[in-house]
Amino acid sequence: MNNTFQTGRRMKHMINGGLLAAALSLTACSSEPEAPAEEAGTIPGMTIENPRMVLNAIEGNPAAVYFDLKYEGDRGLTIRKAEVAQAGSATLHDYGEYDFKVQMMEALPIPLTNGTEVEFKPGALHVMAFEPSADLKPGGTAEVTITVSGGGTHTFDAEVLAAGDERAGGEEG
Ligand SMILES: [Cu+2]
Repeated sequence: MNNTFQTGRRMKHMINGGLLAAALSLTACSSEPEAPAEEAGTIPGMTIENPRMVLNAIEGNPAAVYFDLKYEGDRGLTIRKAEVAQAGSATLHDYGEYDFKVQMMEALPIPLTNGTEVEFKPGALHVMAFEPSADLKPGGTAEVTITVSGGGTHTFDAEVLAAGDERAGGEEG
């Protein structure tokens, strides 16, 4: 999975240039077959399974969001950021070795091409939701939005689980 992420930074320029070219050609050429209409809050080809938010054992401490993402769109994209409606802020986190310790850090941009599957799970990639609202209770839902290169967004609901809930998934170590 790791080598998927290394191309992230390099793709930044390519994607920005590509989008500009795409926008220009749209106005220039109206005989092209129309792309399927993009629904707000949905990225064509992206599916999210098993979305869940695991609260911290200490109320008010950051919560983690996990899910399985599959992308089957034709356009190459990069996940830029994630937001949680019921949290003060959110960051894409991954685990990596830093200062001789394995610890959480901001994730590199995550490139998506047709067929990419990315598992956000305990001990690996996750969305860290800071300052979670006190309204987030086990059994409730959190609204999560992923933003990709070009500004497209994908919004989904994640079930809220208590700290230590076994449905958080992922084996230790
Ligand atoms: Cu984290």
